[in-house]
Amino acid sequence: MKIVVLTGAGISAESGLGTFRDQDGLWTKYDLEEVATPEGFARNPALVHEFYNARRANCLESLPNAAHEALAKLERSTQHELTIVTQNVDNLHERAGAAQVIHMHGELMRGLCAACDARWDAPATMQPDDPCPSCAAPATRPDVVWFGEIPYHMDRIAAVVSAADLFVAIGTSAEVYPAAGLVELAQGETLELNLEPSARTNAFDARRFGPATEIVPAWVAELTG
Ligand code: BJW
Repeated sequence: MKIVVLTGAGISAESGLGTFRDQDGLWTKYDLEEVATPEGFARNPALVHEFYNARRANCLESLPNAAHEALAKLERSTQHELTIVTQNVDNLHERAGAAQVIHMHGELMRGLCAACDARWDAPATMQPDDPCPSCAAPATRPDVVWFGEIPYHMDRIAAVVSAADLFVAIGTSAEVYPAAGLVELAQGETLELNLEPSARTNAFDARRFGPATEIVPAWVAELTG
């Protein structure tokens, strides 16, 4: 079977990385207009770097959990062909051993030059005056996709989702587009795995609820035997 899994912050919650919209989520502590828009970055780049430096440190301290590991196991299985499309900017899928990971909202561990578009491995802390390693302009930013920017790899994502026999969304509230609309592109079966019903739960053929570290390994075990 060709399987495409879309992951969101919920899959990394039990690794200690905060979600965005849950009670106690990042958007209850930070104003998303200030830290996750190009306009916010233009107003106060130091604040935005501080936000992402703290999240990068949190990511480096965290470990992949049983849900990331189960998906990596599914990728290794010879019975199925898995592509992971993640909204997450953390690297926990890769650290669990998954190789076919598409980061539609970018990566915390990568830097981007707003002047020349160069990309590189980000240092632990980034600051507004850091020179770009390629063109030296002091225009460096985290390589993440903010509101109002176009998510990465959309053509490739649309192609794999529409060709999949099974599309599964894990740990995402389905509040953010275009990720939330990918279920509409799926031609095969669709399944939601989440702590609680997402905003698009009725768009799926089936759904299971519970912590990702329990329901994802159980689902993978059913598929791989
Ligand atoms: C658990 C769990 C456990 C908890 N186990 N589960 C209408 C139509 C189309 C577009 C728009 C529209 N209205 C507005 C827009 C535009 C906008 C948008 O969607 N805004 C909404 C607020 C309405 N979208 C954009 O601007 C995007 N760009 C765009 O649309 O460009 C135009 C275009 C696109 C395509 C083609 C052509 C043109 C860009 C969106 C960028 C999002 N960026 C962020 C921040 C940057 C990265 C970062 O800092 O990390 O990405 S926002 C934030 O939300 C982050 C996430 O990736 C994203 C999604 O959040 P996610 O993962 O769903 O987390 P939560 O917290 O919302 O949900 C957690 C879930 O887990 C919950 O369901 C829990 O129950 C569950 N859970 N514990 C299992 N243990």
